[in-house]
Amino acid sequence: MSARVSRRRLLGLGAAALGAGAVAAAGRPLADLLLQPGQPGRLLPSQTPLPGPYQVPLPIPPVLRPVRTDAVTDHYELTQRVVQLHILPDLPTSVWSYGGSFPGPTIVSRTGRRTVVRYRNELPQPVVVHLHGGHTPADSDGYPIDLILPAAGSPPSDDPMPGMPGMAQPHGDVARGERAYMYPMNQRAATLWYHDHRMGFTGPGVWRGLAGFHLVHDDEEDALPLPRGERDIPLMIVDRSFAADGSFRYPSLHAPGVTEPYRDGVLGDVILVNGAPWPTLNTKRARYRLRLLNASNARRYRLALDPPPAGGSGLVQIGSDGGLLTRPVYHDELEIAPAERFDVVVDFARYRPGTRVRLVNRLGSGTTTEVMRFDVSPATRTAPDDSGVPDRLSTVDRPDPHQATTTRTFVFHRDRQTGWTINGSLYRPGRVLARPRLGAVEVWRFITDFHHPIHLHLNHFGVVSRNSSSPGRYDSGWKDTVDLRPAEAVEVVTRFTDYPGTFLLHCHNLEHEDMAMMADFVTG
Ligand SMILES: [Cu+2]
Repeated sequence: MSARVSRRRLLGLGAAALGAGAVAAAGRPLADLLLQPGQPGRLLPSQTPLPGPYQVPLPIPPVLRPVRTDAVTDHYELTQRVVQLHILPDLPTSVWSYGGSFPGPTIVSRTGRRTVVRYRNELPQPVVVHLHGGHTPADSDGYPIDLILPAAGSPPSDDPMPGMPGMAQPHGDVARGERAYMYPMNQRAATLWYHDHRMGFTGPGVWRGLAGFHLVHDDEEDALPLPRGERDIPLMIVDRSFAADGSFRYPSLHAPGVTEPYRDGVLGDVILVNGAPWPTLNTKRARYRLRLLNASNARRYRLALDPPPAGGSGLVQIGSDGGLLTRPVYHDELEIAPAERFDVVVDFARYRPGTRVRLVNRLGSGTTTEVMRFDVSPATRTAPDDSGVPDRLSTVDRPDPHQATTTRTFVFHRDRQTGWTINGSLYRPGRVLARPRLGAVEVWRFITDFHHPIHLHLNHFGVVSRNSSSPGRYDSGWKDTVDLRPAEAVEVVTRFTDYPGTFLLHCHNLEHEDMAMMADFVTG
């Protein structure tokens, strides 16, 4: 197969994949894929000595306190600013932070209570904030040219849209200094996250630190005996590389995207969990709920516990991107693509006292095979633990795909001349690829040439099929991001609800996203 595949050819190939369940490496020499098995991208080596693994404790991001609350709304404020953090033992790292920490502070919402977050931008560049997984009106969803320009007194940016002359106007709703985002939170309990979404520069923004958790709780989840409190732990997993001066290294251009060798995706050689390199957590011999988030730009992980507990199935999945599953799913390994969340319960009482349990990455090599370590208490008695994982967790009443009024096909394809495209188009604000009607059930079919974690704004979806066969083992529950490997075809079903306006469908490999693998859809 030639290195370049025409769109027509690709559509035909996608149809074949749908028909026969065939999986082949479209558009890329097979050798390329073999060089980076399971990985979209190229390793960017650090230029400073790296710390060894398992030398620092796992940090837990602080929970943000509201500045005020009223009968229906919790109000928060967060300032984005540059801080020096100690990630490496000897050198400080300059971080673009939400509120001075990386990850940013965790925002905690209650279903049905409105959350308003006022962001102030004291960074040297414009920003945009997106609540990933939020069911959010268009004007608060973080449309990529709805910029918050740096506040007065902050170092000015010479051009709000470098490399994209005239792009921010007239389409964008541009604010200076501050902007309030309103989240109705008419959605179920789930692990969401917020991050930068600036047109053309999301990759460097998130890489420098612009990401945090946003958890939603509800009565249904509260009624379950799941581990809670200090045994309910969010884990933000990212890969990063460091320059000789301790700063985050990234192959930026002065325009959207990255230098040529990294166009498939930027991979780092240091794994950070909650901002710390290969940390450790002392655990009781009890159940823990671990909210796994892959906030990496491009890296995929296959996570496993090493050693596994006797009898296996140590990772008990209770939730996905959009909250609780119907019933638990038992895993030995979890494949997690950028932006995906897996909510799992691990019972450390299944281990002997004092066991050191590594969370490893079976898609990694060298330093990226290790993620973090759980040091199980040496106490011979198990800890008091009244938590459990019920066989029935929740109801996932996703729409019947047979009731879909419309089926749309989106082909995700690299055009070697221009960039990363959807249905042959590079992203341009205002170019609309779909106009779903609010309330209607639609089936959307995604077809890929390469690894693409595909993310839909506004509504969660259910995976209906993968290569014309059943959904995969990691496709359970409500999703907002689905991992497609090269030359796969996935069908998802959703019902678009509540909010008319312009929303986004895009690849969540942030290098692909910045190089225009994004599309507008308009609900109405
Ligand atoms: Cu992609």
